[in-house]
Amino acid sequence: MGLISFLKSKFSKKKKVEENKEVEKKVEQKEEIKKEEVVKENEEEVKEKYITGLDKSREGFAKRLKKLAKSNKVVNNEYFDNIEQILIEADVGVDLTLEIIKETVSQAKAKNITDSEALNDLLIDIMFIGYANKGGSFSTKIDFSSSPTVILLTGVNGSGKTTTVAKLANKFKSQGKKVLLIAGDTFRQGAVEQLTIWASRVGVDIISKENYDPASLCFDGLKKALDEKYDVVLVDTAGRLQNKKGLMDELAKIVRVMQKVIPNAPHESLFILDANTGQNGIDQARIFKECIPLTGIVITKMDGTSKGGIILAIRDKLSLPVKFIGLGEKMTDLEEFDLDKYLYGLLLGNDDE
Ligand SMILES: Nc1nc2c(ncn2[C@@H]2O[C@H](COP(=O)(O)OP(=O)(O)OP(=O)(O)O)[C@@H](O)[C@H]2O)c(=O)[nH]1
Ligand SMILES: [Mg+2]
Repeated sequence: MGLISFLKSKFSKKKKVEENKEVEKKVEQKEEIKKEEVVKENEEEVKEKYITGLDKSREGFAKRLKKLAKSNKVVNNEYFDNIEQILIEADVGVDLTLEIIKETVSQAKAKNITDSEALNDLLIDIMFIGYANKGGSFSTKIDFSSSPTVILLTGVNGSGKTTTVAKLANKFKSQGKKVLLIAGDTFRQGAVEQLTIWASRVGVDIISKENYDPASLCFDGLKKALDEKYDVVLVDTAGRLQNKKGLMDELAKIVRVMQKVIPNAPHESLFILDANTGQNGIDQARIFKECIPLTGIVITKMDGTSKGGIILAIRDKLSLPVKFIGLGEKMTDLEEFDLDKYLYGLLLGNDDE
């Protein structure tokens, strides 16, 4: 089964109704039925968030591909040039785009595909099966087996670190976890205040000290977290450009100092990547990765860009899993990254009925 058919069968509304009926028949106890329904409702909500958040990317990618197939029934060299342009503009990256086109040309020849719609399906299969088959860690889950679990958020200026700390705090708190925030951006005016406001909005604790050494604050924060039995510690950090050596050294120092309190902290080091920065963002992440061992990427502001193909480029260039995706500015606009929902939002949206 091709990817598009798989996604349709997994997420289409018709199937959901049938599944719901099936569930109702099987689960006899009322309580259990209720629980199932809540799970299904949440699933539906998350799917809708992906669809809305990926509106622009879908417009720039899937809809353009569809239009291209409609106006060119037969595939020729010009058709491939057009596809190439669409992929590059979706920020798949030049190298990967060329690789994908080459593979599509070769498979189309072997399978004797000349119809443009069939070719689009082949292209999509190649793009995303390639994604799933790339090496590196693919797990999007956070491992909470350490108590506290320490999560460090890093990235360049304005990428969405502080907002993501708040969104994660909200998510973990709603899962019943005791959450502590460390306001590691101690020097920028207004930074501590910004996170303090978020902490009170979400209803979690915060440790902060303006103009204080960030590594020392992390030391104090982790001690507090151990003493007071927090489940999760989220560490906000100052935005830093990857070419500022002093600031990059500071990041490495934060990690070293944390390890004096908890030897394997931070358990997660997430690079917060603004989807609008495209290929530059990937180059930045690569330099951060040389400075501290990153464990994953959070893509933010996906709702405001048509560069949805960046997910592919991240996998290609960084071999790091995307763990969360930011789909809006609100506290609840952060989702665990789910490849199938992402692809459904990017490729089909509400057009599959
Ligand atoms: N639309 C949208 N906006 C976002 C998202 N994530 C963050 N933002 C916005 O991006 C802007 C910057 O966010 P911050 O969280 O302050 O970024 P930061 O990385 O902490 O910035 P510095 O501390 O200055 O480096 C804010 O206006 C956020 O509301 C998202 O997923 N979608
Ligand atoms: Mg910030």
